[in-house]
Amino acid sequence: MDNEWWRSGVVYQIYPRSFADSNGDGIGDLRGAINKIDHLVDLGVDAVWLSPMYKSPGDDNGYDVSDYQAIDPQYGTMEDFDELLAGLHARGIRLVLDLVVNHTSDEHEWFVESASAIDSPKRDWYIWRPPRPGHAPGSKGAEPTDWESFFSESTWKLDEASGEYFLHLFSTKQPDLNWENPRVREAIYSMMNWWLDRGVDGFRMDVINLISKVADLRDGEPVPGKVRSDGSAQYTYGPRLHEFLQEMHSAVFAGRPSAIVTVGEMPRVTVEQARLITDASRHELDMVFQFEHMEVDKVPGTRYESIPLNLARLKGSLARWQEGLADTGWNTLYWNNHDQARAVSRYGDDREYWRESAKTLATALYLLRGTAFIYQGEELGMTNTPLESADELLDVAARNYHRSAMASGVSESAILAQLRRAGRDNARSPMQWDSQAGAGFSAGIPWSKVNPNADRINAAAQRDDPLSVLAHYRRVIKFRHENDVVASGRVDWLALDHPELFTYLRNNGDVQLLVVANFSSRVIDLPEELVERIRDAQGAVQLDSLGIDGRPGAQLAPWRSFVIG
Ligand code: ISL
Ligand code: CA
Repeated sequence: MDNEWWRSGVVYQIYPRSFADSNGDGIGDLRGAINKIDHLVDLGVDAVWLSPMYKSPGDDNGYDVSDYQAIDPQYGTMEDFDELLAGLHARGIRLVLDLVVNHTSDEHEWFVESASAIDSPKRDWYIWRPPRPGHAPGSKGAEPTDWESFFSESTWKLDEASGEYFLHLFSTKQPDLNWENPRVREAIYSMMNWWLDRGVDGFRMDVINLISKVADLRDGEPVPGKVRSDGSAQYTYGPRLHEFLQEMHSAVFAGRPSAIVTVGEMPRVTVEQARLITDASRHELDMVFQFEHMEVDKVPGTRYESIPLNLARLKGSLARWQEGLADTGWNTLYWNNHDQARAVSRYGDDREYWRESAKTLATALYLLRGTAFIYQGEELGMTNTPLESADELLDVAARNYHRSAMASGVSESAILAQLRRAGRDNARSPMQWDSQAGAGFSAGIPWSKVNPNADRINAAAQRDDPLSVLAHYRRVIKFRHENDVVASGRVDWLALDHPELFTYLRNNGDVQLLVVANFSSRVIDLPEELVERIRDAQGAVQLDSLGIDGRPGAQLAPWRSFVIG
């Protein structure tokens, strides 16, 4: 296995709870994933990123870890884990774990001990603060700062016994660790080394840019229309972030093979910050997940208030990231993960041009420069899941948002409409393996409802169909592997301001690729310059989303995309 395989590589994200259930309890598990390794081999991916399978009370589906070195019984055993790892390795597929170390579960023994007494030796493993001066614990306005959490409520929870508050940027069951404490950092690094020694191939690091907070926490910036403030300037890209990442690198990664991969999830990270973090000479991370292209269809600063996609804005954002990390650093490329609505429903057309738009999204993004991350079901064109009522909400973020928006007087129908478009449950419905009840995901009753379109959108129906979304993903992945220009070439955008075309050139001096995509559900007239380029480009038409073997003339069919080279 080559070093830096990830430059041309594709990582496949498994959200274990929704991937494959082997024992009929309705919950996906590790043995289920073991049974599906052939699917990954068939697709041709280089690595799997496994969302958390650690011991957890499951408040945030495993992103609240109560034991980093144990497998949650609902997902299986450590033997199952080792078998999955060995099974993937035997087929040449690497395994990247999800590292959730900005916070733990409140049921982690570290927190239990920390909360046990004000003078507990582990008190300063978490971030505790007394009530605001002059306020009794639990009284209105007593919280140490006025911040709103990522999950809509306050970021502080009162511990009745001690009269102090602990910080939780996510749910009340996800207390933030105190990274200022060197013993916390040592414990985390030793746990990471334990997993690497067990054979895993790297980490996707959950909200890793939040680990360094300013020392003196204070009220945040007011947000129009909101009671609570935005404190993110005090914990996103904090003063010791680079130092902590460099320390982690030397404690964990230095001296290990460079094939080990690190990717940091970083909400609000800027291109300039990402360039520093992924500059190989600084020894921090290989790459980061940025969020800008996931926010272009949202009212700024909101998670659930969607606005129509402005394609020029989306391309403008991607272009800035491609350019910003062209010489130093490295990009990730993704449309989907377990936190995002399904891209084919969001940026594509999941009705009339479902198949064509699912393919076009893949071609347009994954032939840019960066490591490609695809999320389970994306390769089938899985769509958003219908949401009928608030009782169906499963995600803690969505439930909290529903509760707080209701309390501030927003109508339930408006809230549901927002969650239908942008809620995280959209991505967490069971993987659609076949058209049976339970979608081949489970022989029992799935924990999350199966999308009713599973009878038509499923892996079994697509496996042998050369025109399927699945066949297209296989081809795109193969194309990345076989054409070095995708990993190494420069990117030159064409018609960057065009509201419907997504078009660029890739060039590494030897080879030139021309990528053309119609991101609309109508026939469009091509600019004259592009008509000529398409006519004159050297090479064959490949990866055509319509399966047409020929070059278009002056017009481009709805959601048609292809590459020439
Ligand atoms: O999903 C979001 C909004 O609904 C994001 O704000 C998300 O919370 C943010 O991207 C951080 O995500 C990561 O950490 C969270 C966890 O809930 C997510 O699943 C994880 O990807 C806390 O661990
Ligand atoms: Ca199960």
